[in-house]
Amino acid sequence: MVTTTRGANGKSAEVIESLNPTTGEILGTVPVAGGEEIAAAVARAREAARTWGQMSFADRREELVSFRRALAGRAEEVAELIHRENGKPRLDGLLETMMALSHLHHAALRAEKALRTRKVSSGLMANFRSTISYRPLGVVGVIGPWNYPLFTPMGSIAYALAAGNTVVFKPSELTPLVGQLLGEIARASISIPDVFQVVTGDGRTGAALARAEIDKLAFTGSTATGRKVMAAAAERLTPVLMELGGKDPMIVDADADIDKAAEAAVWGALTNAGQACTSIERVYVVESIHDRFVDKVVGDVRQVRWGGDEEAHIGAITMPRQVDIIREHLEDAVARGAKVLVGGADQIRGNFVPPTVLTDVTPEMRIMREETFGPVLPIARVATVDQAVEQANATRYGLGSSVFGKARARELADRIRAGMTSINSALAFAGVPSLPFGGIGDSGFGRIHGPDGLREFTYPKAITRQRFKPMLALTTFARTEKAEQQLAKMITVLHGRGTTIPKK
Ligand code: TXE
Repeated sequence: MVTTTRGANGKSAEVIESLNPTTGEILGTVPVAGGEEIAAAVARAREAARTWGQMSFADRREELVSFRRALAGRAEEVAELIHRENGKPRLDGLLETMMALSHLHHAALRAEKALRTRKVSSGLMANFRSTISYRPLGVVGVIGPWNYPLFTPMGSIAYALAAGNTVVFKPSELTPLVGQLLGEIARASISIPDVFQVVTGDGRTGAALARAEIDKLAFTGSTATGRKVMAAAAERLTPVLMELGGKDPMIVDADADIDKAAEAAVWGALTNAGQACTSIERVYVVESIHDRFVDKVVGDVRQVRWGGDEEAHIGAITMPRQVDIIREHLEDAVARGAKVLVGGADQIRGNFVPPTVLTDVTPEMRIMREETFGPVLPIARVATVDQAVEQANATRYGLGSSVFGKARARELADRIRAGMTSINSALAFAGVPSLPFGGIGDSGFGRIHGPDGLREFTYPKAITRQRFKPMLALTTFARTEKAEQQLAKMITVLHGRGTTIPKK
């Protein structure tokens, strides 16, 4: 919540109060940075980039190992803060910290291999030696969300730093304290100042960062805000990486292990109270196993504890506004004929939404088309698995997806139009650090994680060096008629005489 307070100098200054979504308690306040503060942070980052960008991979790795160790040393404190500020169970906060550490480790370890200068063939220009190297961009701005306040931004931060950039990070206004703590840990563990800075604020601060003199912006958030961010970045032609929402499908084929598929669907849809861009948001099950799958899902979901107590598997919805969206999606589905088997809109209490299972859902329902971002599992019955693929692809989103089955699983995975697919599991792609993470369509573009994630924060630099004179001198105004004849001959030898494939 943004409030105005009087600062020590008597000037009024806006601050954000960070609230615990479970209890409503104020956890702390942070300043709202404006354009001037952003410009100053970016200028400091630019200065730091001169040193950081010139360092060897080994030296940067050493610094990032120190950062990782410092973060690991405070893992329980970080997890506790994630728990309090985001509302997820403490164990999930710890799991998130572990995943963030894995990416920091992976990025630091693999940067040299992914980005080292490599020689490429010079083709016909054999008198040249050609190389590609990957140069850091300079200063990267990162705008983060609140659902995974550490893990998600780390997907950009770790890879941008390891590739030789410095970073200015604006955490979500709903989880600014986790961001600040990360900044504090970086300051204490990285020996070069301002390599990683944190600026707090709301959408206005984000917009100022998008317009600032940065060299790339990595944004995670909603598709609607992503469009605004991209428009702001376009003013300076700043390249952007967009990690936006999703409506991830799961397809369950007739030969799937039903128990495992149900277990994965329940975890994939309900973990983090469904507040993940790669949550399972729709399930398509072939007719022959539909009822058995639904029975198993219902049994499993009844075991999921929800609420604000220490035993809960899923906690509060972090953003109060989201509760209304979830309620609207549920009401719309029921009004159009969906059946509620567990949970339901009438059991919503404040910021807590019960795990909910729906069947008899149809493609026109909002719950099957728009991002719900809640602990909801709508299950659709399909006649054939091909129909499942068709319906899974009938969306503008394309982030993650999941397929359960045996004989055709790989084929189905290939046919789903999405950046990532897990076969016989849910969300597993996010845990494999060497796989690129990102989407297509309304889910955004660009990739974090793995070698692709490292290259995302660099520009390819092409260098070609002439080693000896060419046999045929063509790129000079002193070229001869003989050279022209030789060139004509060469074209025929290399590319033929114009024969084409006959029409069928
Ligand atoms: O996102 P926003 P919100 C989805 C989810 C949710 C919806 C809205 O469906 O219901 O997004 O969430 C900053 N210029 N996801 O409102 O607005 C903002 O301060 C620059 C999916 O939190 O996109 C915050 O730091 N920045 C998602 C960040 O953008 C601006 C994760 C995200 O805020 C800005 C979270 C502007 N004009 C929600 N306006 C995922 N992909 O994982 C806001 N921001």
